[in-house]
Amino acid sequence: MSTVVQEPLVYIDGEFYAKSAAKISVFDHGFLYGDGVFEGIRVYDGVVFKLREHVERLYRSAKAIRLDIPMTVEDMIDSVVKTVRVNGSRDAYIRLVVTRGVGDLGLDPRKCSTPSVIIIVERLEPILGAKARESGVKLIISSTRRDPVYATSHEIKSLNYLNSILAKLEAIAAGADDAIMLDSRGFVSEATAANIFAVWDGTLFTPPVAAGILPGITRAVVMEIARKIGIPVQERDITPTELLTSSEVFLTGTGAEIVPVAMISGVKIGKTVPGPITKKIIDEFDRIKSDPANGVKAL
Ligand code: PXG
Repeated sequence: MSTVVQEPLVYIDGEFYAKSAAKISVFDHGFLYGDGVFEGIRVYDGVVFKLREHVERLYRSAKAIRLDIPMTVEDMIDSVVKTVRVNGSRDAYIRLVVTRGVGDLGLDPRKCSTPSVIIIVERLEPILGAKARESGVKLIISSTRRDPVYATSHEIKSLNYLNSILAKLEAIAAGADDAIMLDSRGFVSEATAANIFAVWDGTLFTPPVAAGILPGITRAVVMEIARKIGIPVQERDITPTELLTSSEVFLTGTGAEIVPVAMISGVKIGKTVPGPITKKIIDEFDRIKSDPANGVKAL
């Protein structure tokens, strides 16, 4: 008896296509210019974690690039849930993409009449490796600075990720797992696709949105968890030296989840990996992530 491996079904503009047949035009400005926005979302035990928060951020990113998404927030939430259901994915990663749509070979977005909405659901291991949460990751501080807030700011989750990709390439060339990017002033901003936290004297510090970071959904959840379990949190500028001399550092992101940092540019961070505060936050995150109160139950 042969087993049929079913391909994931991808949502494109209201229709479902098998993964191998899911294609968009080469004239789409998302492809030609990175002109579009996206979200990465996780499903934990059938619950789409913080779905409304992700969709609302998607609409804010779209607004910042003057892209009118051709459906309501409620319809977008329903479409994501429907795509998770048709794929029967109880534990998965969702990539939600809205492109500017098909235009001509010029930049002018007015030539693109209809944005495309794409929803991909697939399995995905933690992007920095499943073992990272026990052994921690090695980071460098990249020579590529985070794009400033007066340019292609990472407050907008756009399809243009070259700024992060350049830093990631530098990390790979140095044999590290990922890179920390400084903002244009020289303060710590974030990693290539994750926010950063440091611990000093029992207090949690994280850079403010004004450092040009993506206001991460996981970052907000971690700040909420910390306050709930009695750990003070401060959003403020962090210098590279403060980061290197912190007692604990960890990264947060939908793809990465919560990952302790073991080393930065050859400097060992803290005494144990994960540090005690990082461990407490990871444990609480694991406890709440599949609670239907923290998302939308799809399955
Ligand atoms: N900063 C940046 C620059 C990001 O791209 C985060 C922080 C974390 O945000 P959330 O909301 O996920 O806590 C991101 C996350 C992936 C992936 O596969 C994630 C992102 C971008 C590309 C890939 O997880 N964004």
